[in-house]
Amino acid sequence: MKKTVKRLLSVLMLGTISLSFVGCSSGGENGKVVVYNWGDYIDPAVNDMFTKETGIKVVYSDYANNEEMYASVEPGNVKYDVIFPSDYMIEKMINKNMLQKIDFSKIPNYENIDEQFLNLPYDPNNEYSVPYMWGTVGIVYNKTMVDETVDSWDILWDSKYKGQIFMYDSERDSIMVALKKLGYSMNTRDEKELEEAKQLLIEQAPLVLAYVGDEGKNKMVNGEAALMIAWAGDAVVMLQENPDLAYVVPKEGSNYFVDGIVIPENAENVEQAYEYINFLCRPDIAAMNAEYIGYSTPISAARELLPDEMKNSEVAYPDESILNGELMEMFNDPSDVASVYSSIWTQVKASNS
Ligand code: SPD
Repeated sequence: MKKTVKRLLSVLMLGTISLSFVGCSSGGENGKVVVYNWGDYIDPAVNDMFTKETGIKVVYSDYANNEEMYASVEPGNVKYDVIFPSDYMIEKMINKNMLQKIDFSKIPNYENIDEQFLNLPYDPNNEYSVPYMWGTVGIVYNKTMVDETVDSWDILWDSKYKGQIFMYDSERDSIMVALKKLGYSMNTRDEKELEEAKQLLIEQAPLVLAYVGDEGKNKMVNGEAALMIAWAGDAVVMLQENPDLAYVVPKEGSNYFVDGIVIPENAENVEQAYEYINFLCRPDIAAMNAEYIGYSTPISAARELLPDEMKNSEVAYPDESILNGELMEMFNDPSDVASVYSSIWTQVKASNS
């Protein structure tokens, strides 16, 4: 069965699981865990297996980007037990006292996480988060529609590709592309640099076919556009489905991200949250997820279990020289200028409609 069909069936299955558990306050024989994750960011069979093994029901829902997640968690009226924010969003949630310190004695499988994913700047003392997946950001392009070398963000501003470009509907990622094209840091707090990035994105807007979420993957696979900004894990899935597609991390530099697993301050099913997180850190389970979603696991023992094609993928596991390139950066929390980033994004999207 083609992977897209398998994925579609799984998404439908996940929908059924979610619907049957939402509103069920008592949970399974051992309670429930309320999970809020990115879309397309787990193998749905994993939730099933977890429930079978532990008797804990999984109440599952998903979000499209960090900002959407934050907007629904911050008011505190909907309570989640496990969430998967990215690096800079973890930093922000720590600073806002929205996360619990993790009791790592309850996550024995944490020892499987590779050293290089520990002590990262967003959670310097490893107190609040467990690394889940990681990756780079780059450009996916269709070799039958683009016949020049793709090695620069500049191509996303080439009017020759008007109406053939997808950008992500994700404010940090899209503003990052403009900032790197301008030679600035993706974490700038300089309002003049941010203004320049805004103008550049507004200038690009008429060329953009759409600002997409997960649906962008299928659209690229189906040849609906020539170019798309992409997280490496999504690129892995797209390249598997359509061999005309290729992925590149532009020479001006890009983002290297880590998405973590956290327990919100107001979680109500904390013991079940620990069981769930520990389950996700088991190498066989981490491998199931990495294979299904295409993203890079921070657990070497899990990577070893992947099919050769994926284990050796340079998109998912790039050479150290790319990752450690001096132009690669991780996002940090823009804190006092966060509203400037959000306002830029609102204005850019408005200029496209
Ligand atoms: N299907 C969406 C997967 C989410 C990947 N997270 C990327 C975070 C980049 N900051």
